[in-house]
Amino acid sequence: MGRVLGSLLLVAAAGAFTAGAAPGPAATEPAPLGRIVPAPASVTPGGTPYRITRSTAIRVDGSGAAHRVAEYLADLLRPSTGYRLPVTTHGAAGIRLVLSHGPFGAEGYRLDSGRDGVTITAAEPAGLFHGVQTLRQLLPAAVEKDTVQPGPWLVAGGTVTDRPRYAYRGAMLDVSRHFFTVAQVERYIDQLALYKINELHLHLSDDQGWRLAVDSWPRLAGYGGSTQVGGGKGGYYTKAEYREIVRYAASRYLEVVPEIDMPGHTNAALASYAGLNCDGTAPPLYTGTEVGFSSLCVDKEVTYDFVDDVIRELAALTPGRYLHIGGDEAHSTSHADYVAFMDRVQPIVAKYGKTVIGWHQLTGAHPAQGALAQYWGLDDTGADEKAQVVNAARNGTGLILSPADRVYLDMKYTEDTPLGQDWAGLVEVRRSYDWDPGTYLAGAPASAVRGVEAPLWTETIVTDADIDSMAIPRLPGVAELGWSPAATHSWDAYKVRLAAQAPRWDALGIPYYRSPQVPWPAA
Ligand code: TNX
Repeated sequence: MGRVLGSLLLVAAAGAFTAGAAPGPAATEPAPLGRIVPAPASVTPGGTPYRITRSTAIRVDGSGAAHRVAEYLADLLRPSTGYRLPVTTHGAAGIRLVLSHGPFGAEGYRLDSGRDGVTITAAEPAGLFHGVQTLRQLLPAAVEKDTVQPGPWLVAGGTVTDRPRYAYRGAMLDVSRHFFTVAQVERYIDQLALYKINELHLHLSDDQGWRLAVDSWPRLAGYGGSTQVGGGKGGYYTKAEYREIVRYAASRYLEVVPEIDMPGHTNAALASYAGLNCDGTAPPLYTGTEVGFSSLCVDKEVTYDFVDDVIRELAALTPGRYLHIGGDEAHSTSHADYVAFMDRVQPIVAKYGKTVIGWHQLTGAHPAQGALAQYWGLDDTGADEKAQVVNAARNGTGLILSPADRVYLDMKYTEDTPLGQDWAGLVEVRRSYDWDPGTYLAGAPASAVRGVEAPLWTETIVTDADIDSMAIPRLPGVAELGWSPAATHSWDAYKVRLAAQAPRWDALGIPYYRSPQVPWPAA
């Protein structure tokens, strides 16, 4: 602990030293070690910087996966440096990726930088990958450009020792209210990876659209996927496209958590198959933004045939551990029906080898053994509702924290924000960062908190720029809450590290909200 606090002081001092000094592309001083997001667990600056040059090679000892991380790093660095940066398995090299037994855990790493090179050491390829993101942020922002830049490519000397606070660090993208193509999802995945997020939750079905091909119920996608909010053409992922998203996410060390929202938020399915409706009549497709008006028919056996088929096909496509079954805003389902439905559906998820995640209303039913509940209440959600979640946590239900008035990326920043909603309040950058997942739900055991997730609902979100300007700069703050030790938490230090990200977003072509709360370098 003494070491961590000591290095924190150094990080804070480094941050203060550079505040206000706009790091130009020709900076000849390296960025201070530790001036990255999320904040590393421990930083010990010192010694000579390393300089990447024309003769730098990337050496990797280890498995195929480690080799692929090295290739990923080379692909990141080659366009802007213009260097060859060969990936080798032997000989001298400036950058080394080493798999080694050590106290790194599943995702941690150590980065050592000095005159002769940079070495990233980890127990698992995931740790190497996260260490590569750290190396990337230590290099000048111009490294992100896709044309040759002047450099110099300096990495400050010293050691970063790092590992995540929480195993679950998620982001959700709602591809139902508006459909996003595979390329758009992959673009977002790359932003998530930069901040060490490791779970991609895809909200694949809702009233406005069903977004995944299901062979046994083909009208779900073919008809239920044919529109979206506002009446556009919508779309859906073929199974091959969904597999491609899963593959791309895995290449960035993200696990895909697919969600089929049930028993509410199901108009697209009910419109596609009349037989799923209690009265046997299919409603029209829906392109508005109301919630809470649809429900699967809990008394009909065909409902469970449908659920079984969908979950079987989805589980077969999904290598990840989790299957999210929604369960929020079931305002058109009686409480008794809701409980009965969840009692039947959760075992189906288990039958196909997956662990249930549900929105926190699941805690009002009987959460299955091992299930996780995703809390999306507000700071001032009523005591009874919070107590229900806390009691479930005491009885073994794990929690993912997504408090809507903190981390909902679709909330407006201020009343002038052109996109987004405000039902949970206005969420400026400081508000989204300045809370502690460990103590947020009073009475919940610390061990019940598995992590955090930032959802992006897309009623008002249509383009890449829309996604970017709502996610950035709040997403990095949520990523930091998930990764960094509580002892590093400080808005004053964070806002300086966050400000230093701006030239990187500019280089990457990511538009962001220039919050007046953050000391941005001059544009
Ligand atoms: C509430 S959060 C919803 C979504 C909406 C969102 C808009 C949750 C579990 N349900 O259906 O898209 O608000 O902010």
